[in-house]
Amino acid sequence: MKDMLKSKFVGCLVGNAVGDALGSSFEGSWISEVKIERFSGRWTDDTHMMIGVAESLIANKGFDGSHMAQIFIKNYEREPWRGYASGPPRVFRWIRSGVAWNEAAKRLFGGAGSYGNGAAMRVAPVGVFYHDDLEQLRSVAYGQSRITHVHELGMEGAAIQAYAVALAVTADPSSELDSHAFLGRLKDFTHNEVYKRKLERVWRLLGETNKGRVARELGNGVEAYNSVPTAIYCFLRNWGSFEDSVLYAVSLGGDTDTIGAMTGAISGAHHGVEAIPERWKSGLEKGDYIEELAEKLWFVKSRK
Ligand code: F2R
Ligand code: MG
Ligand code: MG
Repeated sequence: MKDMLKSKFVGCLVGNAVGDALGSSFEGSWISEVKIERFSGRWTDDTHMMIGVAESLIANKGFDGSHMAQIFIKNYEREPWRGYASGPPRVFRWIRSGVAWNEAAKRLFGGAGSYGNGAAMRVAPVGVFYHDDLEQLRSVAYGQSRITHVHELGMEGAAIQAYAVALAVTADPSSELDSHAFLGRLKDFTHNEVYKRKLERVWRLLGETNKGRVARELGNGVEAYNSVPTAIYCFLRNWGSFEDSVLYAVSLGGDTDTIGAMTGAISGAHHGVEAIPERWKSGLEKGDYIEELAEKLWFVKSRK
């Protein structure tokens, strides 16, 4: 049981990176049914920031917003070419110039804050670390969002993605997954009507074979409310196979690296790292470091 939990921690973080790398060549393609011919293993900002979340949780044995913001800034300044959108780098510059870590993001989008999927695409370590404490999971998912994404829809997307990861951690991968029960728990968890309606749509579309319709009805864009429910859908309709879930996610087009990353995190947390194809694990950029981080996170958790 202890080994299974460790494998799920590693599967989640490695799954995030594999899904990101698989989708990275197709981001912005609006054609569904993209064909994945080779795996470069190179991941983008989604995994770069997910690593920052894990590094900070490990260093503090829990959440410290000021520390996490500094880690994001340090990692970004070392590798600014990872394909970041415009919001986070602007926030980093404001924090660098003296604005408080939990104030800077309020300046984005005319004061509305960002509802981009950036807070959800990196939240997986929060989902595994707090999988057995929903109050803390929600609070830390919101807390890490506040560094860059203060719009209610950006924050709620991160909390829902973290909870989907947590549900996957606690599910037994050798038994059939009850997709409707999984969705019911997510719907009860969410505080936001936009997401409740999207999760109802996920429910209705579970048997749909037309991918264009799935992408149109759920959304596959950069907004959290258009990609978090879609990633959950990709996992649920392919819950029996890590490989099928991430290939399906990327085949929907749109924000492929991000939907791939979020699907990979949920699916990896469900199955454990052994279910991720060797050809992808061995070709993954900094794969050993990501595995090591996941093991450290598990170690800190197991000592709590
Ligand atoms: N940046 C990208 N992809 C662009 C191309 C990358 C290319 N491959 C390259 O290397 O150059 N991908 C990454 O960004 C997405 C996550 O974005 P994040 O972190 O949420 O950023 P931001 O800027 O906060 O929001 C993204 C866009 O969402 C819209 N938006 C958000 N809030 C809004 C609001 N309140 N009002 C209006 N629009 C809002 C804007 O269009 C933002 O630009 C991931 O895909 C990641 O992979
Ligand atoms: Mg990206
Ligand atoms: Mg993306």
